[in-house]
Amino acid sequence: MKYDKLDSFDKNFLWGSASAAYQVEGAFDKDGKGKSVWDIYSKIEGTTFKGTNGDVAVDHYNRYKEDVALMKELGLKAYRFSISWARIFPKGKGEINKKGLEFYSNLIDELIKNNIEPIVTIYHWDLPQALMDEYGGWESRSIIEDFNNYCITLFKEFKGRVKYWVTLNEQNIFINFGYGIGMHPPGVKDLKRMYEANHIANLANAKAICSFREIIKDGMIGPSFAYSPSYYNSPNPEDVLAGENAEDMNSGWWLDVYCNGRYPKLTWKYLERKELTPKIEKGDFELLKLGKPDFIGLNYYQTTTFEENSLDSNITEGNFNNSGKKGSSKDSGIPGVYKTIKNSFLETTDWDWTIDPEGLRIALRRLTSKYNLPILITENGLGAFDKIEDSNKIHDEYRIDYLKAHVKACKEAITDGVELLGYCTWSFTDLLSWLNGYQKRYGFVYVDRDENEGGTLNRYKKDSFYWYKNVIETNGEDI
Ligand code: BGP
Repeated sequence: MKYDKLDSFDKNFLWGSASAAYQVEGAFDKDGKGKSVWDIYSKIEGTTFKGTNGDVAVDHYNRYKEDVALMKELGLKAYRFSISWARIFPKGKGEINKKGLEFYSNLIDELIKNNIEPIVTIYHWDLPQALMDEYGGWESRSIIEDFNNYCITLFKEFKGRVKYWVTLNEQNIFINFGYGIGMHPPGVKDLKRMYEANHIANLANAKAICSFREIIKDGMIGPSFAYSPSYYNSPNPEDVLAGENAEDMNSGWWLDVYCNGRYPKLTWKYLERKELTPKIEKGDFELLKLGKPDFIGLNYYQTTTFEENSLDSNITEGNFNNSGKKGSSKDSGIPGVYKTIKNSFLETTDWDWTIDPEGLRIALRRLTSKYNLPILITENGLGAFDKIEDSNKIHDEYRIDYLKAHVKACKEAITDGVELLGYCTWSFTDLLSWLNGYQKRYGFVYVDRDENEGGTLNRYKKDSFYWYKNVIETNGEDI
């Protein structure tokens, strides 16, 4: 639909920005924090870009007041951050580390004092290593109870102060990368184990939502999902089928469970034939049905285009571009299901991610049509090489262009009828990218930090900082 005038953003629209504990905090062993799987995994040779790890990250643990002051200066209405499970429970369960709770309590108070709504992500991938050692983390049903206890601790502690909660960040990514393609901890490549672990994560998510309902009456909770809408490469029905396969398998497989408490029929049947479906126990579907979220957290970066892939095709595992060398990624696929293909209509970033603001609108519309829930954009942003120039200026007009087009897409989607609660950019300050080091920057605030663990860690405002400030001041009227 095209309009000559767009609807306005709601007056309570959450203009925000996001981060994750491991990527910003540092202080990896301070004040009683236990080790997380990322603390261990990132030290294994060859796992991350130039061996980068989050031991120091951008030192947000020690500089959170300075960071919140910058948020205040920008006029941020919301800040999404994650809590490190191992800071609260160094062993994943059992004794609480008071110092850990204190850090987040202080951060939340600091945000509230500055009129910034805290949005808490409970789990952003940094599983306590102790639980991995004890029972294999997400591969054991024991985690459901331990995750639930961790959640209950947070709900009780921050009740009345935190209204918006994200359960699991991108289950589709941490499960796929952790157990399917072996690029995140625990570095496993086994589809059977992947689907089993995924089912257990679904149950943990649902159980946490049930606990939330009992403890917090005036809040909202939901998982964040990395949704990359599928496009068809051509009107050839074979390509259309490939795109539909991808949508069902890569998105419906998670979202149908979150929102409707069931797995999509077609992918279930396909996996059944391959003997890959997870083991279902009595009561599982009852629990999944009870775990319906209040909103869908949407992490949107790009769309993916698909075409037909023959049964005997050798296009399977692709290749990721973690270096920023444009064009170094390779298409991937599943024989007989789909394969990815470059979309000639779209520009890409230096890391080969498509730049597609219209895709954000498409994502918002599809989610609304299919699940009819409010949506909170929990991540959207551009990873780019930034250059700090004389007098510490960073002219990131490419980021402004990117964000501008995506905010416009939000406005169009609202006009279409999407119920959008807010928009959090990724990220507020520059931070450590899990697999791409420090050189892939996303923030409004530049942090002097590099792959050799060097840099002063000083913060500098980029041009995009001032641009977003004006967007917020005008509630999205002047973008
Ligand atoms: C999402 C994660 C974030 C963040 C972002 C950017 O998948 O939730 O934690 O890292 O992607 O990704 P990258 O750092 O790979 O560029």
